[in-house]
Amino acid sequence: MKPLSQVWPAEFAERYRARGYWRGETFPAMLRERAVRFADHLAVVGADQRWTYAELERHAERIAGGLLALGLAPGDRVVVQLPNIPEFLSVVFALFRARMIPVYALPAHRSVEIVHFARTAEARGYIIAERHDGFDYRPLAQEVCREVPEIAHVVVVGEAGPFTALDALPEGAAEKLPADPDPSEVAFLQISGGSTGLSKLIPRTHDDYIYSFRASAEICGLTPESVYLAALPVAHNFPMSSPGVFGALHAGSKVVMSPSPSPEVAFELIAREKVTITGLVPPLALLWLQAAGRTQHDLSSLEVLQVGGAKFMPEAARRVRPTLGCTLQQVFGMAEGLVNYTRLDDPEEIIVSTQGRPISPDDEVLILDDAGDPVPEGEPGNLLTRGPYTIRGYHNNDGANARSFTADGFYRTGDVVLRTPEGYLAVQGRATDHINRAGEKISAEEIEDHLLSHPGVFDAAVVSLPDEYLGERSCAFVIPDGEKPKAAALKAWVRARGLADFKVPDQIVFVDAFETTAVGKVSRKELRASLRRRFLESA
Ligand code: J2J
Repeated sequence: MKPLSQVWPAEFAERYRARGYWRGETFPAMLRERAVRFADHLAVVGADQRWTYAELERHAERIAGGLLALGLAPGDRVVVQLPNIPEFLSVVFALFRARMIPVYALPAHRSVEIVHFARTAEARGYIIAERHDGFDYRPLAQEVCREVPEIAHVVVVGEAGPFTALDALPEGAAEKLPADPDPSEVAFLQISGGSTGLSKLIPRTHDDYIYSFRASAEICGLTPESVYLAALPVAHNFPMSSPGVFGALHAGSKVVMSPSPSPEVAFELIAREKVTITGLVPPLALLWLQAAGRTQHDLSSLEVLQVGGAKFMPEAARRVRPTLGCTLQQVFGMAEGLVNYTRLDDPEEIIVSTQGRPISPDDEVLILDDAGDPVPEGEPGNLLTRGPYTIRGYHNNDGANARSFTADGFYRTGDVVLRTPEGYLAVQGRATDHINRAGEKISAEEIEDHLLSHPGVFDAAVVSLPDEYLGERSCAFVIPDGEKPKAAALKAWVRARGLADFKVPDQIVFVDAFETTAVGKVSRKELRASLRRRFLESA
């Protein structure tokens, strides 16, 4: 099995420890300590569960013992595909306790993605919910196990079918549980937005990740009285750690798991649980602003609405305070590390017009032109970053590492930003070619490959188009091979390949040929840009 690592050069690691960012905390120790300090305080609320911190720890201990008794071992990688239910937390804390490595998949992922994660991580376990949003995950698990026979155990929250139910894990012996991990070890694998091809796996350590959400919880003003609503799928880095469910638990707050981010479901939970803070992507924030005007639910407990994952336009941002009566916090982050926040007491103008400033004084930010030289202050350029919670490399992916990191360890974010005189970043666009569809990042290349596998497709180029509701939608320009296939049939084809639904092109435009310049070859990137430009001009 490929060893997991995430290594900062010694001088950096020493500095991050000396400055108090890395404090040697680990996930198992964090929960154990809080189970004592906040024993009877509610930790997590779901549809039918209300677990205190002591109960959450007990569940995690039992599951940890059960997974070991089942035959999984410390060091094993386990794909976790769970929706927003309290078991998400008992399961991942159990994996941390048993020194197994969660690999986070989204509920929307299907066989192509899960097989890719399982293979790349060399997973031996897979944990699913029986169902979510009308989808039965057990046939998916069967398909994944056929393709990846190394998966020895599938555990199901709910009715297990041919697998093992979480509630029916064998009894484990407490003394078999391993000692706590070293804080510099990799705690889990997060998935990247996948700007080129398939998602990459992001190894995060106890030290670096706990620093990022501990500092985030402080920036977001979380206390044991706070109530955090997990509205977006918690496998996403944003609701997981900015400050997310982990930041909330670190602060002793109450986490409320919302099965859906829709206003109908979330507003009722806000009123019932007196939610004080939650995070959304821009399209959902727009929906909430619309729905807030006519809701019967009391939303007055809400103090902070975080918006991030994609650009939130200033016109919409300005409406948050008057409409919801709470503070907007813009969040510009990435699963690879760097997270920026507007601060709660910033002037309104900064809050509505920037995407915040970094968490850490030791987040190094470079804004460079295409030649790699710093741009003049205040001008847009490519954002590169390095710091105490930004990775130095992906798991087992030399090609991506060579592209995405400089020799001195800076991560090339692919984002184009400018820095204001106050030191805040404003996102201007991006240099990479993915589609940011309501915060879900889709690789153009990945979808083009699936389209090309259709016998009626000669060539395909996938681009992002501006969309009133989604921010961006995906559009595939397709040159047919022979008789033109139906757009609906092409969409069905992509879906049937076993991909997350959000990756199916929103729109398909058939063209006779792709323009090539007089010089001959154009890069895929230039081709996509020119198709987008011509389409928008003709619209
Ligand atoms: C514009 N683009 C943004 C923003 C992210 C907190 C918040 C978000 C993420 C996330 C995250 C943006 N305005 N406010 O992990 O901890 C785009 C950028 C960025 C990419 C990262 C977190 N906030 N983006 O969205 O790994 O292009 O993380 O590089 O999913 O989303 O995507 P992801």
